[in-house]
Amino acid sequence: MERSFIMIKPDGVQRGLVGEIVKRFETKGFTLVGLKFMAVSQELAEQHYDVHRERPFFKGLIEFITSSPVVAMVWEGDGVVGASRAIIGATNPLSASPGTIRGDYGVTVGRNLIHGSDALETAQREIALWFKDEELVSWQPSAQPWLYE
Ligand code: ABT
Ligand code: MG
Repeated sequence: MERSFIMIKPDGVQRGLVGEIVKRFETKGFTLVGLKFMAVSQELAEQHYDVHRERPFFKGLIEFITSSPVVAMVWEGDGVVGASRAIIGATNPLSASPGTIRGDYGVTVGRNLIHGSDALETAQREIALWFKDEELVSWQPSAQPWLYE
């Protein structure tokens, strides 16, 4: 089944939105298969945002992500990569629709609360970067037959 890497950024943690954010993925019907509360090293942050290395906002982005703990998660389900991006909302919270996480709780691009993998291949790369195999748990929620026909 499809998996996505989702991270509650330092601002989401500091603002007490962990429960609210986790709840949105849970109630949607996705399955949590990995979760850890952690400080992010400089090295991990730079690897995660490697595609943005040459961008002017890179330095500030790395400083932000390493400034305070994050919640790293892997969620599983049919279409979870695309659906997570929809649940999260547009990169700029001011353009994000109400009802999305960024639309409901954010005001600026540099403090947009949460990360979600933007494609299947990105998800695979990010999950391997953030989690060891043994930190991920494959399991079948008992509600599965009530979510999938
Ligand atoms: P992420 O889920 O964090 O990757 O955000 P998203 O995929 O929606 O947007 P991208 B383009 O990947 O942004 C990565 C982080 O860089 C920040 N950013 C981006 C800026 O600060 N200024 C910019 O002009 C752009 C394009 C926003 C994202 N994270 N934070 N925090
Ligand atoms: Mg991105």
